[in-house]
Amino acid sequence: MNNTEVLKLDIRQNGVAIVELHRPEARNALNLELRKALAETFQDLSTNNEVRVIVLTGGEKIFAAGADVNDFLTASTSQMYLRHTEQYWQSISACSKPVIAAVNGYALGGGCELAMHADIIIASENANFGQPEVRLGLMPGAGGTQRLLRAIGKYQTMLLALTGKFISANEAYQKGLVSEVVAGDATLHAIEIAQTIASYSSISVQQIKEVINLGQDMSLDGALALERKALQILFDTKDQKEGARAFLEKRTPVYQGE
Ligand code: CO8
Repeated sequence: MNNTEVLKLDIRQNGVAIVELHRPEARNALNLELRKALAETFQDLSTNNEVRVIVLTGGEKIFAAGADVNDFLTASTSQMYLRHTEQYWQSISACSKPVIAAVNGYALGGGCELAMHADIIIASENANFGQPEVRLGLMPGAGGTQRLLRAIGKYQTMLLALTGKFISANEAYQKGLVSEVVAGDATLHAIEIAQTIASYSSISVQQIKEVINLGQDMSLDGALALERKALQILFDTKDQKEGARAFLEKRTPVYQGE
C-alpha cells in the first residue's frame, strides 16, 4: 500500500487513514489511473486492522473536478461498457469502515459522486457542489441521479442535474448533502471527527454504518428488524461489556474491536 503519483496515503497511529487525490494539474479529475489507485487503496484499507476510519480529501484547493473529460473524447459505448468502472466505485461503497469526505473547493460531476460515496461529508465554506455533466451532453453515471436523489430529494436533484448549476457549501448543507460546514480546512475537521469515531468500538461503529446504509433502501419494518438484530449481535462483544463497565466505573473505556 504505497503512495502513488496520483494518490497520497497517510496511515496514522490512532487508526485514521487519510487518502488524498493528487492530480493538481488537472484539478484532481478522476482519470482511470486515479480511479484504479483509489479502488486498490480502499480494498487494502478495508482489510487493514490498523485502520478504523478513512478520511478522503482532495487537499486544500479542490476536491475533484469530475471524470477526466479526456477519457470521453473518443470512447464508444462498448469501450465505456468494457471499462466496467463500477468495480472501482464498489470498492469504496463496500468499505465496512466509516469514510469521511473532506471537501475544500469544487466537488463536481464524478467528484460530487465520489464525495457521496462517503458516510459523512465535511465541507469548507469555499466548497462548491454540482452535477454539470448535462453541459457536456452527458449525464451523471456514478450515483449523481440516485445517491443525490436519496440525499436531497427529487426536486432539488432535478434542478441540479438538469441545469448543471453549482451550489455553495451552505446551500448544500441546507439541502442535506453536507454534514457540516467549517470555516477553515475541511480536512483538519474531518480528521478530528475521524479520531473521535476511531476511539469507539470498531464493531459497533461498523454495525451502525451497515444498518444505516442497508436500511435506507429497505421497508421500515425490515430495516427496524435489521437494527434490532445488529444491536443484539453487539451483546456478544467484549467491547459492549467494556463500554457498560467503564461507564459504571466512571472511566474511559478501552476498546479492542472484539
Ligand atoms: N477533466 C479533465 N481536465 C480537467 C477537468 C476535467 N474534469 N477539470 C479541469 N481540468 C483541467 C483543465 O482542462 C485545465 O487544464 P490545462 O491547464 O491543461 O488547460 C486544468 O485542469 C485547470 O482547469 P481550469 O483552468 O478550468 O481551472 P479553474 O480553477 O479555472 O476551474 C473548474 C476549475 C471549475 C473545476 C473547471 O476546471 C471545470 O469546470 N472543470 C470541469 C468540471 C466538469 O464539467 N466536470 C464533470 C465532468 S463529466 C463527469 O464527471 C461524468 C461522471 C460520470 C461517471 C463518473 C466517472 C468518474
